[in-house]
Amino acid sequence: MFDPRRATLRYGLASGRCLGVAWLSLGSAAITETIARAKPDGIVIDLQHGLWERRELEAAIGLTPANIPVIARVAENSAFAIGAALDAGAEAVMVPLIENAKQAEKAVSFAKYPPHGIRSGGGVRPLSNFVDYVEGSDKIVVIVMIETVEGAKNAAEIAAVDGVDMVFIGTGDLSLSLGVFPDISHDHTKTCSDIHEACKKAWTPCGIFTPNLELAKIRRGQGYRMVVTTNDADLIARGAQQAATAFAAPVPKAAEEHELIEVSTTRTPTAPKQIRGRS
Ligand code: 3PY
Ligand code: MG
Repeated sequence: MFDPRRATLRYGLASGRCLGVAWLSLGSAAITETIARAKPDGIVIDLQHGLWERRELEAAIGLTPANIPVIARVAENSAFAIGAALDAGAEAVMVPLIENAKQAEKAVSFAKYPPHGIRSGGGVRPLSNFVDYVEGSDKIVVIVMIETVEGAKNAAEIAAVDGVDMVFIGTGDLSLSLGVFPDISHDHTKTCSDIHEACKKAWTPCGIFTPNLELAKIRRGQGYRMVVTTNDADLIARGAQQAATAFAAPVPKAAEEHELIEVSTTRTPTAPKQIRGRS
């Protein structure tokens, strides 16, 4: 949960390294708590496509220690979506489908209190110490997503907007918008690197969505500043698949016999009887 006295994510971004975040779609506070124990560089809560409800969101953020920033990927670029996520205690918002500087400016204004923006004051967590919260609210991070052809075309002006702390590329939507889905070579690669270059020119860090750890490492090598190392749905699906596959695999005869001997000596009275017979 965001602590207005410490700028965890801002500090991470200023370090210049690539942050590896976990992406959570399943809408579970228990999963969030479990993932937070692994200490990722951040946790993204997907309120656009995930299964999150408001109370579960509040619980999930409350269970995440302040040294792990929570980034809320909000459902849309609106005062309500951005204000509600921040009121719940998120340290950052990630705003989808930004296509020009005007939309990026709006996202920034929805995340900031007057006189810097139009965010409305309130929320259970902020009001518990509102003076501290307002004072520290300049540490809140605004991330805008570029994930359309139009957004890519306007990447330079979007990245240059005052108050945009990071641009994050939504690779899935970008491939749909380019009409190349599911192929992420050629046009897609070029568009991503053009966005990346535009961000570098504006001195704005650029992150990129990655669907797996291997790609996350490659993108880190390419200089992106935030990547997704893991996501909850995939972790559970892969774990379940591995267990099912391993259990269904034929066991070598010798190993099966060895296991049976182990089970029989530890769980049946065979061994003591043999000992008595021998004496
Ligand atoms: C995208 O890839 O389009 C995203 O929004 C990340 O999930
Ligand atoms: Mg998207």
